[in-house]
This record gives sequence, C-alpha cells and structure tokens, in this order.
Amino acid sequence: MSKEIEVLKQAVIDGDADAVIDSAKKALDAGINPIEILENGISRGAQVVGDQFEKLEIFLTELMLSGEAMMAGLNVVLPHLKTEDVPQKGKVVVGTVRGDVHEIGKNILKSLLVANGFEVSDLGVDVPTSKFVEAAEKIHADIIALSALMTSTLGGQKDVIDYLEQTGNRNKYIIMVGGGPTNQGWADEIGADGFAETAPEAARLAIELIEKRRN
Ligand code: B12
Repeated sequence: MSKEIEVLKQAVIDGDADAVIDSAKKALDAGINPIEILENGISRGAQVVGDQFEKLEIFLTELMLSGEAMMAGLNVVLPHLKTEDVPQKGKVVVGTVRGDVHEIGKNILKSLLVANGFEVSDLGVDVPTSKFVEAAEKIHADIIALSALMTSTLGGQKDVIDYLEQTGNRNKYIIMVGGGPTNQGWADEIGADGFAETAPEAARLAIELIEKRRN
C-alpha cells in the first residue's frame, strides 16, 4: 500500500480530520485513483476503528471523531471521481434504513452510481420504509438501494421488500442491499435482487441488473 494511503488510514484511526484532509489531498496529488483512496484508506481505517470500538479499546467520543474525519475525507475525494461520459443508465433511490444514521458507505455508493451514469435520489439516513417507496414512485426509479450498518437495523431492508410485496409493487423495482452486516445469504433470505460488498462492485452490479431487466 502506498505511503499516502497508509498515512490516510492512520489519520482515520486517530480521528484526526485535518490529517485526513491533508493526506487525502496528497494521495490525489500523487495520482492515486480516488476509488483506491476510498477503499484502502478510508474504508480500511473505518474497519480498524470499528474493531477497536467493539473490543472497547476506544469509546463513543473517539468513534465520533473518526466518523467526522471520514466524512472530511469523503468531501475531499468524492468530487474527484471520474464521471463516465455515458448515456443515463437509470434512476436509483438510495438511503440508509430506519434507525440507522451511518452514511459514509451510502454516500460513496451514491457518488459511484452518479459517476457511472445513474440519476440518484438520496434520501439520507434513518429513512422510514414508506419513504423509500414513495420516492421510488415519484421519480419512477429502476432501483432502490438500501444501506444498513447494524445488525439491529438490517430488518429495515426486509421491511421495504415486505412493504412492496404487500402493496403489489415488488416487481416494479430492483432492490439492492449492502452495508457492514449484510451478505449474499441475507439478500437471498429477504428476496433482494442484489448484494455487493463494496460500492464499486455495487455500481457494476446495478448496471448488470438493469441491463438484465431491460433485455
Ligand atoms: C463511523 C462509524 C460511526 C459514525 C457514523 C458517521 C457517519 N456520518 O456515517 C457514528 C459515530 C455516528 C456511529 C454511530 C454509531 N455506531 Co457506528 N460505526 C462506524 C464505523 C467505525 C465505520 C462505518 C463506516 O462508515 N465504514 C466505512 C464505509 C465506507 O463502509 P460501509 O458503510 O460498510 O460501506 C461500504 C460497503 O458496505 C458498501 N455499501 C454500503 N451501503 C451499501 C448499500 C448497498 C445497496 C450496496 C450494494 C453496498 C453498500 O459500500 C461501501 C463502500 O465500499 C463502523 C465499523 C464498521 N466496521 O463498519 C461502526 C459500527 C457500524 N457502529 C456501530 C455502533 C454500535 C454504533 C452506535 C450504536 C454506537 C453508540 N453506542 O451510539 C451508533 C449508532 C447510531 C445509529 N442509530 O445509527 C457498530 C454496529 C454493530 C452491529 N453489528 O450492529 C459498528 C459495526 C462498530 C462495532 N464493531 O461495534 N458509527
């Protein structure tokens, strides 16, 4: 891993927003791909912070400082994502499910979808089930992308699918799920159409699923 990315990852772990901004700029100046900066610098730093929090090696204040540092890094890196000069691929509603305020992964996903030619409506965090469906109907979305970062909020993804089924609208939308505790098994269990481990994979999958549906 390059020196710039190592420094960035450590700055995320230290919860030092100024150092995150500085090292993210240096990584961009060094010509490192923004996706690599996000995945290997910010996301890997987040993973370490999460592990430390789980083991009670750090506490909420430190978790919050790291969260703020990650957001600061995102603000530097996301505008540098290369936007593909492609025709519109489709419309996506994204959001973090009810009860969950984690937004970093969702924001990366949104930016990568936009960079890949999708029109994205971002509902933010702690989004009630019905709001996803209302927004999807309003913009005639192709995809609803649901982020959940906690085992206690995963159910919010299933709620959206159940709601669509109950109202006879399930087949109108492609449902993608992702975020920390989600996996393919969970996606299969709740009847989602797709799961991806990372945002770049999610953007590729969105293209694949939309093409499959249209053919
Ligand atoms: C930063 C952070 C916070 C910040 C969030 C800041 C913000 N503005 O978002 C703050 C401090 C607010 C926070 C709060 C809390 N947190 Co927190 N947090 C984290 C941490 C360290 C990093 C999360 C993150 O941003 N990762 C980086 C991003 C890039 O990764 P990602 O979200 O997974 O996204 C990637 C992929 O999953 C994918 N993806 C994401 N969404 C989607 C959606 C789709 C459709 C697809 C296909 C893909 C996809 O793409 C992304 C990029 O590749 C995690 C640890 C971890 N391992 O996740 C804990 C963690 C998620 N938090 C945790 C907890 C417990 C909390 C609190 C309850 C703490 C408390 N006692 O108050 C609160 C929850 C508040 C709430 N109601 O939501 C636990 C959850 C445990 C669990 N399994 O349930 C974790 C796992 C830490 C731990 N190990 O204990 N947290």
